[in-house]
Amino acid sequence: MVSSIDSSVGTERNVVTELPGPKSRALHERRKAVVSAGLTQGFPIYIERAEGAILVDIDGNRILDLSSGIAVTSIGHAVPELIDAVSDQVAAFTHTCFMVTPYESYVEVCEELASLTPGSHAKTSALFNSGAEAIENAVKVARLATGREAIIVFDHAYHGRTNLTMALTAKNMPYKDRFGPFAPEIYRVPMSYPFLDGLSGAEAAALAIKLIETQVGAHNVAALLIEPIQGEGGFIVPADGFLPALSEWTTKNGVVFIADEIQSGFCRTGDWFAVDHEDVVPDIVTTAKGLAGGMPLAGVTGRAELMNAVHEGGLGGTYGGNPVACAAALATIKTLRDRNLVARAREIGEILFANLRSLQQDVAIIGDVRGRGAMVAMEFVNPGTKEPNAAAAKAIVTYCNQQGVLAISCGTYGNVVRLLPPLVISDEQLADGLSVLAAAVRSAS
Ligand code: PLZ
Repeated sequence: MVSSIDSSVGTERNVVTELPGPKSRALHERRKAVVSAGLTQGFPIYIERAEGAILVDIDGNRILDLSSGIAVTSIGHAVPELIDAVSDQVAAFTHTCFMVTPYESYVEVCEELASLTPGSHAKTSALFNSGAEAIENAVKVARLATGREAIIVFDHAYHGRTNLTMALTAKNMPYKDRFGPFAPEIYRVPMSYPFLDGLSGAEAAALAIKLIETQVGAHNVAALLIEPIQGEGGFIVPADGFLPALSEWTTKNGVVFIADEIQSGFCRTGDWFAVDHEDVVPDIVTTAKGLAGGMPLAGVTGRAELMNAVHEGGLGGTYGGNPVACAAALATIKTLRDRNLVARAREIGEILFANLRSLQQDVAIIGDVRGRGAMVAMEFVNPGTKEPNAAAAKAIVTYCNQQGVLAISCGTYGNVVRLLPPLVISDEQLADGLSVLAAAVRSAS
């Protein structure tokens, strides 16, 4: 068992003011004058520092983090190895632009990505700043390498907020509304969603493939892009066999299979990547979030013959693979390995599933408990139906927040509460968070 990290900020949740506290409320007013109203305003407690699974706000409240900044700080906050690696790199040099004069850490990150991502084939990578940028570049590579244009995406998908990735993302509000026109040659097919479609993986894959073949034509398809477990869309885990069937179809038809592991990757699901669970070997894998412990870094890793089909200068960007972010990634990967956080993610999953499934027996609003490893969610419904109950999800998140537990919602219908704790969370912290969550669910039902 991993125990709590020794911490000067303490390891226990402790709420000392109403939330948000007076200093956070004042800062929030200041913000309104200068920060665009277009940004999501989640839980406006302003954070001063953090360690392990505890966030400390400017009013001195200690908040239990069950979100990891949306699956980013998987190794926890203020990890000594990461602090040292980043500090040393800042002192050495902060930037050269890898395209102008290169440095070793970029190469080392690409070596790690080649060895950690599934498959033993030759792989090369390119590094970027954000998940959306990685997705954009994966699509560029697939189109160039195949000479085809169509991209297949799925219902409930989330791939980013840039122009191309808005087109790839499914949900209109808040991501796309009135931001068009969107990029062409994007085709959406149904996702396997066992709770709602009742189909086996093979049946759901056959349905998707039939639509692609009749409405797009396999020979027009450059890439099939899929989150192996959907994140923003509602932590939707496809039925067993869905991903392998799609992967087989792409191989047979010369289509590039792109796994978007931006949210599900880097030990989150109890494997290094979510596709590992079914031994699927993607042609390209996109990574970000958990890769670099909070520093902005994203990767596109793929078969060398695809990635190297691009002409010199076809891929790049000023900051992509910044040396500080690369140092953070190397420290993050080492920490994930040294602390065996892949195994800890599985343990966390067992604890979450046991607790939430037993809670589901007692209340009528939990329609589904699903996920894998430390990526687990509850889908809320109106009792006795499968109709989405977004009001319950919202009330539960609010209740948790007010008790100093940071949980967030997701889902096309806004009716899913997701848990993404740092993988270094202790058993005691997890039990504390679960007891608050259970009280929140009971009060909403
Ligand atoms: N692909 C699977 O989960 C980012 C979005 C938060 P960026 N998810 C969090 C928000 O509301 O903007 C994400 C993802 C998957 C791509 C992305 C995009 O990654 O680093 O946010 O661009």
